[in-house]
Amino acid sequence: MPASSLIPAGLVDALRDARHVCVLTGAGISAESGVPTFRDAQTGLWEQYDPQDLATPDAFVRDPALIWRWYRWRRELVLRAEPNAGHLALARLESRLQRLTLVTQNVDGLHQRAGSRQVIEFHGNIFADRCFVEGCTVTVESDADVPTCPGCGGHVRPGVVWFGETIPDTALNAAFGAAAECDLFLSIGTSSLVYPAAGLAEIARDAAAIVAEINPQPTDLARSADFAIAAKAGAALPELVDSLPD
Ligand code: BV8
Repeated sequence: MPASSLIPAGLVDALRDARHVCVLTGAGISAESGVPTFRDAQTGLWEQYDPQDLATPDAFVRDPALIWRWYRWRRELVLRAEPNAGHLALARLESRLQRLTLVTQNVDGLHQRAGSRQVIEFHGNIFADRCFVEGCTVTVESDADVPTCPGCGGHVRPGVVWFGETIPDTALNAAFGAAAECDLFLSIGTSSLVYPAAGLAEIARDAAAIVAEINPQPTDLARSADFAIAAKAGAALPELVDSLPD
């Protein structure tokens, strides 16, 4: 198949021949929607904080009102964002392939808003709420500094996976299974630093899948990947999807 300016012919052929493609996305795929990446997200008031110090249960216990202020700031930011060409291309790809498993580390819901129907939210969703005490999902319409659970009165927390917390079994098993079973693994817009998500590419490689990275700043994964495309997701993904035969 003809290559495009960004996509090598070998990757086009691998995509065309793949029975099962597994995609892992990170904060980089939402960067072109105006949602800053996790590591350079912090602006204004939040500039003084390292997100890894805020996205932890200990931080929530220490100062739940501060953590809620951070998540409300991020929710507003995400609600103002729109899916970009990268999200939309992956939604198109889902309907063009025999089987695509989309795993995202992002909590912004932009893949679903772009039309992707099956999304494994490996780190949860920023708009979900959960009781910090009982762990059950709750829906609270409250602008209290720290919403409380209608069931037990305990603090409500955002339904995301914090550092030091385990990935929900369903998401973990589905993602690990897809990485081990796929024949093409695409790592898109992630620094490949956060585990266990960053281990998915290794599982795919060990299972003899072809591995490709799309990231304007090649990561350590680029060294072992079969293809490393140093480009933005919003430019590379539409070319990749358009390279498929009709
Ligand atoms: C776990 C949800 C088992 C919250 C997130 C010590 C104690 C406990 C655990 C650990 C420990 N040491 C290490 C660990 C494991 C830890 C970990 O991996 N830490 C790292 C930092 C070393 N992992 C965990 O804790 C995980 N759980 O291990 O459970 C356990 C349990 C207890 C004790 C031990 C083990 C849970 C991790 C989940 C954390 N939650 N998010 C929230 O969002 O508020 S992680 C957070 O980072 C986001 O989800 C984000 O997606 C994710 C990863 O970052 P990236 O997506 O890669 O984003 P980043 O900004 O880094 O990079 C963006 C990339 O995009 C860049 O490369 C850039 O070049 C590129 N880019 C930019 N523009 C574009 C682009 N690419 C394409 N196109 C563009 N236009």
